[in-house]
Amino acid sequence: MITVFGEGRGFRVVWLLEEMGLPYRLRPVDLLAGVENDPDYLAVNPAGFIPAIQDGDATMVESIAIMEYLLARYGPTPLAPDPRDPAFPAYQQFLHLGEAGLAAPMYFVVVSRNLAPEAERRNWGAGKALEVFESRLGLVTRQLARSPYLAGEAFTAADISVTYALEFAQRTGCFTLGEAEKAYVARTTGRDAYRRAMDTCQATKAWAAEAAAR
Ligand SMILES: N[C@@H](CCC(=O)N[C@@H](CS)C(=O)NCC(=O)O)C(=O)O
Repeated sequence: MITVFGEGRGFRVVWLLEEMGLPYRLRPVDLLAGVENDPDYLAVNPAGFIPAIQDGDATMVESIAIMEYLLARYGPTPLAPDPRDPAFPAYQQFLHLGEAGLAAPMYFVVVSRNLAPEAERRNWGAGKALEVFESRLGLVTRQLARSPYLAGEAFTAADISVTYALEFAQRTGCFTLGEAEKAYVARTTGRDAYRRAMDTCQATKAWAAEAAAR
């Protein structure tokens, strides 16, 4: 049985597990309560960030690396095109861009704008991180003008990666998506596996409801 530790970007992993029909359990990690108060989790990831997984003897962090592991270990699956498939380069690019180019820079915008002491909120680093997010988002928008999903006609794990980043930016109130991105998110989040993942991830579900009511 695969254990997923923590929501946040762990939502990507849970969504993928639901898409693949693999059994798992979610072990919540409450970062707001202070990870230093959760020694059992620190034994899994001494760096204290989420998500992590345990699968037998394998322990891993980094949501995109975890997705690549699950796809390779329990595939093949159409969620990850074969490297010889013409869809593969775009798939691989957007799988990583969802974290490296979108969610990671947006994280620093969010913590600056929403969590930093008042006097430190409008800092240069957060502004630069927002610029990075916006420029990478331009690549997503361009791709969506060509095809319904980021690797082409079919939904893949790259869409899980990027959808998480777009919802993160929107729910935190740090970015307003354009019409093309909104239509894309409606398409990807309309999937049954997304709904099941939301039912598992109760903290994410509550956060989404609270953001929608704002
Ligand atoms: N690149 C990592 C980012 C992980 C990350 O920053 N997670 C956030 C919550 S979603 C976290 O744990 N933040 C607290 C910290 O970094 O100490 C991934 O994709 O898993």
